[in-house]
Amino acid sequence: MPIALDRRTRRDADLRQVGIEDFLAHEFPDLAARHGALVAQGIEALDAPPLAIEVGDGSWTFSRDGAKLLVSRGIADGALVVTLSEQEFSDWVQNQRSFNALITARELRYRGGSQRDLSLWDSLWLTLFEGWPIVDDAIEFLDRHGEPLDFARVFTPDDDPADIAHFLREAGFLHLRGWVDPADVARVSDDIDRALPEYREGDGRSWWAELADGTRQCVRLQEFVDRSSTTAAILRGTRWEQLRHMLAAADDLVQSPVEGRCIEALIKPPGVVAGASDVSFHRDCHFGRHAYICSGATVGIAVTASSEANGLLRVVAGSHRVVMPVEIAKSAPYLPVIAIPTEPGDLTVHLSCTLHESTPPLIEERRVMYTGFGLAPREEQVDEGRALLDLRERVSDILLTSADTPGV
Ligand SMILES: O=C(O)CCC(=O)C(=O)O
Ligand SMILES: [Fe+2]
Repeated sequence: MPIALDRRTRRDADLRQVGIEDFLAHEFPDLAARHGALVAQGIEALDAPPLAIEVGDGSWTFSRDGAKLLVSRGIADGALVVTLSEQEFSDWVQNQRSFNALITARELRYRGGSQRDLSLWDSLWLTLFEGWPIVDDAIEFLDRHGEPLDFARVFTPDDDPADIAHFLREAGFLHLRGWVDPADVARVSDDIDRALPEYREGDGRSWWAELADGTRQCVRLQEFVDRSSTTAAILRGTRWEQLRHMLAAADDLVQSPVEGRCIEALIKPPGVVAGASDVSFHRDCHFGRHAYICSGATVGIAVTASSEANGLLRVVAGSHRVVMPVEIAKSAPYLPVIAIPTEPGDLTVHLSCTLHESTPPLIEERRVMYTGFGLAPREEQVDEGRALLDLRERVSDILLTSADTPGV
């Protein structure tokens, strides 16, 4: 059975202030009983140091003892030590903010370890909460008939929707062709040119990057749908509705209203020296909130071609099933890294828990739009389809406050 899209285990309505003593007394024993062995396996496989958490005057260390995860008072030798305020602890322990979100916001206080160790513990903590394993030596990628998946497969509307939905759940991504007319994306590209003069650095709805010659260029246009009737028509079309239905399969995916920030247009110039234009490996849920929102399906619409030679989207197959740490994806991935070269009008789909990155264009500018479908809300206060967009917007908010932080 492939993994279901709906992996939510927490609700916003249950959020509260959680202190460390409270967590250790009431939640940790059960989590450690259920998932401690998986955490211990991950610690051993990746040679992670113990994690010590300091809150106020107290400190506690999480470490492996054989196949168990234990917690003890004090700071163990060789531990990565993270100091959290009560509020930071409460957010972290409810999967609202990860260490990486705190690092990117330049708020994380730590010692005795490296960014790699922090990244390992961001994943190990998800293992503890969700039972999402860090390693799985027996992982297989099979189609509906038990044959090995062809990661290079490009699906068209003539393919069996059940095969497509299965591939997404098994591999964590898709490459689709034939859902958007290449002539339409040529018009979208003109709309991007026309819209650009309406964006200013610091306007809160665009991202900017610095080029080698010192000039600043707009690299991401939010609120783009209001400036592109062709884009709006794509998102309101029957093909798009078929796409939503096909990706959802047995799950319930919704589209947010075609307005405001439902889609963003990205311009990727070659020669960026600073700023978030091309993003290194990350999960869209990497800053937190996986347990509240995942998995949504993020859809990229190729406006120009993308290629190995000129930059493209790369995904880590199966990284929604195995919570391989981000820093490991960057340095020594142990799952297949798949490049998705696209033609104009092609779609890429990745789950919000799938590791992905964009490699920088080398020869010519690349353009792509990102939108997506979120899980149908379970709570009245959440707008239809907003959840996935909110997740993506968190990335944007944090990046805008630390504009040239690498490694997001
Ligand atoms: O630049 C890309 O193609 C990917 C962008 C991305 O992953 C994101 O905005 O979350
Ligand atoms: Fe992303």
